[in-house]
Amino acid sequence: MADFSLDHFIDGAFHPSLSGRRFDDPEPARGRVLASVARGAADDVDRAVQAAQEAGRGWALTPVAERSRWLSRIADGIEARFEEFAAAEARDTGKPLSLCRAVDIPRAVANFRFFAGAVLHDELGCHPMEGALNYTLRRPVGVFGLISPWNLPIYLLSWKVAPALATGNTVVCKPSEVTPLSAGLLADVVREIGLPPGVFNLVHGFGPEAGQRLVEHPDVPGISFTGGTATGKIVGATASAQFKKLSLELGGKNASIVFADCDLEATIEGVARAGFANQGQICLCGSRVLVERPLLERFTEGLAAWARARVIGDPLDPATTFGSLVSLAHRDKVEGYVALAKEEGGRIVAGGRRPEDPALGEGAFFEPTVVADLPPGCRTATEEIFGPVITVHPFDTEEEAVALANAVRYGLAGSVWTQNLGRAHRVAANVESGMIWVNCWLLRDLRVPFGGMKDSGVGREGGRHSLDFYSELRNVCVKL
Ligand code: TXE
Repeated sequence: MADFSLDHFIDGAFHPSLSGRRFDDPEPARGRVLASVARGAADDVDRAVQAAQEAGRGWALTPVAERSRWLSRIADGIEARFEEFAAAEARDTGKPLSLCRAVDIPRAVANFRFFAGAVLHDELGCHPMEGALNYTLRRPVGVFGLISPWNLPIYLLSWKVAPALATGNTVVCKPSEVTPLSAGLLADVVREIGLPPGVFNLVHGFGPEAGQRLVEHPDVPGISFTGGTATGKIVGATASAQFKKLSLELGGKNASIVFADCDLEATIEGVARAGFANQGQICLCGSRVLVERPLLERFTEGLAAWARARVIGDPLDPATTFGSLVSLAHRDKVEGYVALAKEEGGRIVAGGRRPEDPALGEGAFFEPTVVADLPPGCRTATEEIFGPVITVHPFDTEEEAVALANAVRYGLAGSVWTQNLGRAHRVAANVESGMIWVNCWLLRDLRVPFGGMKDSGVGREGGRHSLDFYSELRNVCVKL
């Protein structure tokens, strides 16, 4: 018997699928069923889009200050149920409860509070010209389809919902079928506060059955997608053919570039955290560690010691610092890459296997793994693994480090670790990624542009980039 039962949230109320079909949502750390979930299909998506459309006119005419207050009420609602959200997210993803309390849930609250403010302080252009005056208007796009992944479920869903609602759109959300629980709680908060029906809708289900219908729906003019590059290609092709507004935040194979003059202890901590946070399941994770050769041996051992010091265990145990992966299937995928690493000549310096503790046997656990001696161009070092596996590679010059960092099809994020200011700025400018951190990682200001280049996606969200993405900017030119 599942602990939770999740239905779609359409037009202000919870509904099962029209087909009556459901699917099980497993609890990855315990190998049992966590939730029974309504399995959405095209007809359920059509109902949700219709509700969103009908609510759209009223919501678009709602004064900005009132929309801002609604976002604050959602933030208050999540905060009021903070522990419930944290426990649900930890059980559904396998990540430590401590991480949910420190990052996932506070960031979901912050996303709503940030855009509640951003939309109030919006500034639009005015361009006087000879004999005329131009001014810019911001208008909602309409119904947005928001498709989110399993690694940071409520963190990333709220990052889409908040600006979409703030700018006067209505939404149909399709969270990952792998981790639907916190999205269901968000829908319940929306119900509790009495947000006008149809403004926020949620359909659970699988990508090809529910997600695809949302992307191709003729009455959904905008799509924001976060997920894998392969799926992003499908979503992009469908949405672009209909000239939809489109934001794709996809995969990454990010480099952490470590120079010999770095602050060693702080860099080991920072680079290890970048590689293994959320069990390595963040698109921004630094899974390739490039080290200036004189420091290679010491640094590799420092990373290995950090990995061995993790406490792998039940996500709900306060002592746990490293949880399970998101599913048994994903654990098997990661395990397959470790086997590939060995075939490609890699030396396992730490981890590389499932934990020996029999109490963890039912869960999707895998030890944080450090691999050395791999050729930088091999599959293990160029394909996105999206798990707790980092590869370490030497370099001798700054130019070589940048060339290695850029020698992958992805371009999402990276980090540079050095105390040489000029070099830090040069490398940051030359690495082909949407974001780069210097002597830090995942330090986030919500106003900055967030997104990737190359196979890591299209578009930027964050601050006014989100306000612009989720709206139609229109120019009015008045003859004087
Ligand atoms: O992502 P998918 P998955 C990477 C990571 C991971 C891989 C696959 O490498 O191993 O992607 O993960 C919905 N039309 N990232 O399977 O398939 C799907 O239901 C419309 C990086 O989770 O991309 C889910 O809600 N929607 C990423 C969402 O897309 C479709 C974080 C993501 O699923 C669809 C997660 C379709 N045809 C994984 N097919 C990041 N950048 O953070 C699926 N979906």
